[in-house]
Amino acid sequence: MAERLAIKLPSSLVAEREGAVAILRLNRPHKRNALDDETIIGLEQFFAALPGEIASVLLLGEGEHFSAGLDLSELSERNVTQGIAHSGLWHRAFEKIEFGKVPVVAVLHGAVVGGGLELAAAAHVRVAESSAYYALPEGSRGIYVGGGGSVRLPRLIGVARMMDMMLTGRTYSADEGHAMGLTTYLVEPGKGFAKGLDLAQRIAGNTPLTNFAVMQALPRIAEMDPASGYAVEALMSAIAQADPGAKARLKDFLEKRAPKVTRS
Ligand code: 1HE
Repeated sequence: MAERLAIKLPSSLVAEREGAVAILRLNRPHKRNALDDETIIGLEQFFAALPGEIASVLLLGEGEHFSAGLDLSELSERNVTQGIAHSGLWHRAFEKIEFGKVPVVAVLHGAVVGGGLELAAAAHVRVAESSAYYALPEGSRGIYVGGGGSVRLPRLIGVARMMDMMLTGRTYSADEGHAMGLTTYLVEPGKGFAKGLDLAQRIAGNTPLTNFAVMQALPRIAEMDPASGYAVEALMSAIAQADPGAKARLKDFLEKRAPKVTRS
């Protein structure tokens, strides 16, 4: 049974917890979960304020769509300096997701567009319902991504695909997004929550050091020159295996108490 999570949030975000999993919903369905400043600040505060007993987060959108991206009604108000500050706000908030305290599973459905796709790209595991579709309408609106999309999306789908999306308005379906590695799970409509929660619970069952290594060390090692990468990997691996949590799990396996690896 989900309980409320005591973090103060704007009405556009709703948080609950189910055991060690925090469930965060974008809750502006009447505006298709468009991301206004209040919501972005709320996201930053939520990920900064997660209590120590939360070990993973499940992120979803209420209504028919994950998110319509930037709230376009706020855009006309900003000059260049304010635009830079606005993009910085998004960068800080999404950094708190990607390099925050715990791994995040995002469940995507309906429109996952513009800043909504940038938000999804900051998560660690992405589940798509087959209704999901992806676009970067910034190009056709005369603007540019500002929520870290130029950094994260090329790493997920490649520069060429991102250029195509921005220049031509191309939309990718859930199947296509899955085939290109944007998502690593694809489920039927309405099944995303259960799948995402199952994955978030598994993640929460890892040792904190494993989750730290995968979130914080792995993506940085992947950006290093190979020699530095091997050195940091050796250190991370030695630290992880020396942890009492790892020793207990290895003992469990050797004494036949731990499950075997099976086909899914
Ligand atoms: C919005 C927004 C929004 C909907 N900002 N208000 N993003 C876009 O360019 C996508 C714009 N949105 C759409 O293309 C469509 O709304 C959807 C395909 C997402 C959904 O369509 P639909 O038919 O379900 O909804 P709707 O009737 O278009 O919208 C319902 C309401 O939500 C309506 O308001 P209402 O007061 O007339 O009821 C819409 O105006 C409102 N709404 N999307 C503000 N995005 C850090 S930089 C990131 C840059 C970007 O993200 S650019 C991409 C922006």
